[in-house]
Amino acid sequence: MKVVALAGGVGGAKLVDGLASLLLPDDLSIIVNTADDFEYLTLKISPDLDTVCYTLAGLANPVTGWGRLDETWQVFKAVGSLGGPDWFRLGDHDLATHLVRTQCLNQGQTLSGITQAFCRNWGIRHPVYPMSDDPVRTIVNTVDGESLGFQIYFVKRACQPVVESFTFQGAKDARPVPEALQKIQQSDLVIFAPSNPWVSIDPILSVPGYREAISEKPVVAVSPLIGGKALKGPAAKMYRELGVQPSAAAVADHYREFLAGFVMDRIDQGQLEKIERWRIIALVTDILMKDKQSRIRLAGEVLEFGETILNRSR
Ligand code: FO1
Repeated sequence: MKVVALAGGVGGAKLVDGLASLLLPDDLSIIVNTADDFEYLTLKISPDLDTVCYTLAGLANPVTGWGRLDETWQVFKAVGSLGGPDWFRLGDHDLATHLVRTQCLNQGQTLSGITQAFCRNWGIRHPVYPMSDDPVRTIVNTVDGESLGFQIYFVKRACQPVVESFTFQGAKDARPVPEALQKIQQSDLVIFAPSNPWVSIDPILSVPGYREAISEKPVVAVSPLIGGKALKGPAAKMYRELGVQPSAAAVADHYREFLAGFVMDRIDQGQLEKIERWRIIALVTDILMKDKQSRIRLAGEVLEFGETILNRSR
């Protein structure tokens, strides 16, 4: 079975890591949100790409989920002591990634080419693609009339501003990475990892071409919400502020046009009937990924569920 997974940051990276433990590199491709990317201290930062790659390489910081394992903070501290910006923390080893990526981008290389080279160096065998080599930026429009760059909203303002809507700046003119689009076209199953639907998966779908290609394929989404709460990040808060009660069913509804299957936690069992009424097949299981073993267990269940869905439609 050929699988393509769409992922954002920490939650998505964990499932993708589980999938990569079970599928050969020819059978799993990963497309990552790059609408969180921004420039900081002149460096081009791609947080979700790095989170996915560090996780796959076994280099991720297990406490934060982002950044690197066994990190040191000498440069970050020195920048702060000079009065430089310190609201976004870059560790010394992580900094190397941003320095090299920035240099390569400035020399005219593509983000997808650089990512491929980084993956080779980090021993990642499964193909990881940024959603686009063109810049797309999530802008958070707030009820106070502000338009905030994603990292300003997420890190500097700690997700406090109340969201009114999102704009994916540049999306209309962005092109999908050709190989990524081709992987979708050649796939049997597309998986939406348990990432934030509003600001991780929607930006990928906003790049012309992906939505159409994905519509042709069976899609299984894994809920990023358990009992109406996100394990990490502002997804539940965003649903509330946008006038939707956060729940597994709200996520399934969000993706309704695509979904053949939906994976949700046991705690949300009560919403099963509602979701099945939308002709979505649901799998109820334990979706919390607290260690490597549970990532692999959940990935295995998602793949088996995907196979069942494929067999039903044959
Ligand atoms: N998240 C934070 O909450 N605070 C930080 O200082 C921070 C630094 C950071 C550095 C590199 C990187 O790749 C990610 C970093 N993140 C930080 C996480 C990042 O803001 C989020 O993962 C996303 O963009 C949301 O998916």
